[in-house]
Amino acid sequence: MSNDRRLREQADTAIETYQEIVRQDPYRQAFHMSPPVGLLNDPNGWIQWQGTYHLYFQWMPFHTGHGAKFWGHFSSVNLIDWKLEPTALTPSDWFDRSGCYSGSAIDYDGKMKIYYTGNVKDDNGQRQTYQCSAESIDGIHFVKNGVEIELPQGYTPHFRDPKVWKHDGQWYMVVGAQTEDHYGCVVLFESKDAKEWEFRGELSHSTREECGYLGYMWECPDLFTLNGKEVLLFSPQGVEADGIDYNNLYQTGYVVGKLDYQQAQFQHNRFEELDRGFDFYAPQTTCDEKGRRLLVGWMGCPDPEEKTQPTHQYHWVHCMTVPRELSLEQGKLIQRPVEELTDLRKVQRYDEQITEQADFTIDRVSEVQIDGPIEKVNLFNCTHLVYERDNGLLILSRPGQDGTVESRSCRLPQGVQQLQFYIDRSSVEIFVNDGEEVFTSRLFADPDVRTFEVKPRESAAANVKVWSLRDDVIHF
Ligand code: DQQ
Repeated sequence: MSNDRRLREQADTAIETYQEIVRQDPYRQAFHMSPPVGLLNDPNGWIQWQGTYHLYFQWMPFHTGHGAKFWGHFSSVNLIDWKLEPTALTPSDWFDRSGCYSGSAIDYDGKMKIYYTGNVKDDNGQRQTYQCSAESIDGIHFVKNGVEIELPQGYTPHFRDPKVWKHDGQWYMVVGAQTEDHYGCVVLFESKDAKEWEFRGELSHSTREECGYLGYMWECPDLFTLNGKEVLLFSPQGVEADGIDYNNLYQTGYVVGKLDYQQAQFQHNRFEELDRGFDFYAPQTTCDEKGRRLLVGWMGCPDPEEKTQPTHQYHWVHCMTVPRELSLEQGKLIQRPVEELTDLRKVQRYDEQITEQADFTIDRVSEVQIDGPIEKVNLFNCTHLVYERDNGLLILSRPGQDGTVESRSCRLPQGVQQLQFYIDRSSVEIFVNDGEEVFTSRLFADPDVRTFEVKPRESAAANVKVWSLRDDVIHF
């Protein structure tokens, strides 16, 4: 039996063995893509192809830790109902045997072509990296082509996560990298045929003035154009916390500027974090057939806390964010939940005007929309969102390790005018002021608690709408 077949069968067996236990978890997500079993991390190959949305994902089927990753696969026609498809890639070959790491998808003359990093660790733990490709005629079954790009000189084997796009008839690829002197950077390749790649140089670097110091490794780069400007999104590692900034172990953020394709030079402004919550990393974007720039992120981070999540005992861990539409407004990336998500609404529970603190009883799978100036929200007596007018900070807190309270904040000098919560059984995504800021966080509140308290600012009027959401949209 081939290695690939053996690994596929083992992954299928893992699903069969544990699916009942996974299903019993009170924290199992209802409308967020989660692994059928095991660990899910980065979104990969995110594309709308021949009308269908495909989201592949980093997947470890055999346990809830990291390791030799597979590419799992969800598909959807409406961005709400997601179907688990057969495993897309297994780490079955010499060039990817320690993991088919992250990458991207393109339409390639009517076929789907994916690029990914073949991660190889030898018996002494020495790492090698290969940028590989595979092709498919149906988006489901892939034939590997093998290695397309070897490690260029000047970089360590922390060189991965190819993201490919077309511009003016040429193909381009960005790759996340670490220089030999241990700085993070993003490099650019160019190709006429999306097969033979020429190394064009670095687009940005950890020590560039606009970056300050941005760590020792940059993962999962993504470059796209919005409003005539180029946005480079990436996930740097090794950035120290600085006041309310960079509070997670690893960050995700972006720079905006102008890419000179001829010169391979990218002039850009300073790095901004994309999300202010506890759990957000390695997002990827695609442009869909409606011309929207859509983002999905991993609602997790490779940090020590991932090992403490209660879902491990049910043999699964982590999930994706909801799909979000990006726009660039006054130089800032704005994230809004895709409009299709309104179809998740099952029953409207409340539509109330309040002028003082009010309590609502909500389902654990809900959407809440609040219009009006808000001072405080208490979600399930577990997570609190507080606006501090004196310093203009919006602060999200949740119970941390050892009974402590941990918090994340964003600056909001104009205050809170609007909030939208997407609440699933173990997560909350809070879109602030129509996507100006977002807090994405896992949330392991007592499953029986249903409390949602809202306090408007100084008897101002606010409108609160609550919907219970569908919980039958992820099909395994
Ligand atoms: N996860 C992948 C890598 C990527 C990292 C491995 C980011 O390709 O750099 O699972 O979370």
